[in-house]
Amino acid sequence: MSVSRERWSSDFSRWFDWVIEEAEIYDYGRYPVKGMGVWMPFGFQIRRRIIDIIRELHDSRGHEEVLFPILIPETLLRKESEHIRGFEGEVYWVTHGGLEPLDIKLALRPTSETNITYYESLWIKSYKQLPKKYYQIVSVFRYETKATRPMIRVREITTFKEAHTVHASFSDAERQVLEAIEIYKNLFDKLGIPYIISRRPEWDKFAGALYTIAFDTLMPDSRVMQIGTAHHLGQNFTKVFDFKIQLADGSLDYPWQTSYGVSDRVVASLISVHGDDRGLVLPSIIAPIQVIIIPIPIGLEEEKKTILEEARRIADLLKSSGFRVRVDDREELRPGAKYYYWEVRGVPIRIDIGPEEVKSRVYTVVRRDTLEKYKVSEDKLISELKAIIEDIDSHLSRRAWQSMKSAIKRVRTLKELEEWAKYKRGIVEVPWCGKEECAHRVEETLEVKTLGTPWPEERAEGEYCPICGLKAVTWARYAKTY
Ligand code: A5A
Ligand code: ZN
Repeated sequence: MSVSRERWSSDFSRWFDWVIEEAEIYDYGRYPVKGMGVWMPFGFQIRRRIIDIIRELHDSRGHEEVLFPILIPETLLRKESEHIRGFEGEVYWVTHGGLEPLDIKLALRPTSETNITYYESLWIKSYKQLPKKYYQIVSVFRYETKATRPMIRVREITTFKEAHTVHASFSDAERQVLEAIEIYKNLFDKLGIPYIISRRPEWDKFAGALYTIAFDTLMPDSRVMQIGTAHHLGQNFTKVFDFKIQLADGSLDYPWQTSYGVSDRVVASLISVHGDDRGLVLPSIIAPIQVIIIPIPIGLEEEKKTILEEARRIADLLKSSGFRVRVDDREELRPGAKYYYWEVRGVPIRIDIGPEEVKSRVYTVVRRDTLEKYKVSEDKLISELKAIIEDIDSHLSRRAWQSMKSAIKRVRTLKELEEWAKYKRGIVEVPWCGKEECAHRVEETLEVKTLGTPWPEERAEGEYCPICGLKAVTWARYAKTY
């Protein structure tokens, strides 16, 4: 038995708008500034739990949390030419202080490489201080010109975790990129969000980076969404900020940097990959409420009172075992309306308590992902709930991974590629000679985007580029993207 995912997959965009409103997650589209939304209380709790995990993953690996100014003077933002070229069209400028025009305009940070490097050059003088790993979780602003979407493409990115690191050598920065990848694998694994890791092509790397490694996930409409990126910045920023350090051999040189980031898209993908036609389905680690208890009042006032007391007793019992529990004791709502309310919000477990349950002390437990029902006696309640919750979490992750994996297809010939394009369901991998023009040809003819090449690197021995016929060096991935 399983909950339908018909509407969720066939009309995903509408489903997403519906669920963030109905579950009171994010109010979007009503604010008189385009691309900016409001985190509502239930959504805020989900977001906060994700942030907690992000913090823990960074703190435990020696990252230090900091907070830099939101305004960056134009002089700093313009220092690295590739960087400003990449962001120029997306920057919001503050031009006035009160009525006075400013001498130097100030950017609302679109990202913080420039102002952080500026400070690093003041703080870090020697290899002995390295590696240095900073991060902040802040709002950044990007005047996005593509169609905006709640959480997914916003102009105020409110949950922007950006890490910025400094290293004594190219290879230590490269090692840091690997650590960033480990952190993000850990994050997405905890949330049951499937991912595919690619090295972005040269023409799509972060503005100012040597290279970019990206995490992508598959959304229910078969489009791919980038959910995290890690960049090797080389010495590009340290050079233009004339940021030198003393190395072990006594010489002076520019240090090496990385940066890596995730955003509100982590919340969006969590909602998207696990949802179904009834709404959210939350993994227990994120669910603000893990167990909702619904009293089923039948008959006399006196009986109602005993049922409510029993519900509260069970809630206390579960709380003392560490579950996040609530009794829905609202008088004005019938049980059916309460079921709907908590199903939309993705609460993993529901317990119904009526007169039968009070008498027998055997409770009806319903799991959100499959709606399977269990009869559980009081003495087994804690252990059974733990087992069911564990099963829900692993089911969600397995289901999401299966659906992404089954959407990845390898093709070798033009004919197969065109056949795939008729359906464009998911991600296609094609042998690639490495030439930019061949990738662009695929992009244009199939109306897809290049995700890049597999990470870790994968050779395509004995394969040929179906566009130009030359020997392939690796595989290139393509998909419809957000
Ligand atoms: N300083 C580096 C880390 C940086 O800015 N990288 S980035 O530009 O790739 O952004 C990091 C992540 O933010 C991206 O991988 C993407 O998942 C997310 N992101 C980018 N633009 C966004 C937008 N307009 N709305 C929501 N998320 C966005
Ligand atoms: Zn080719």
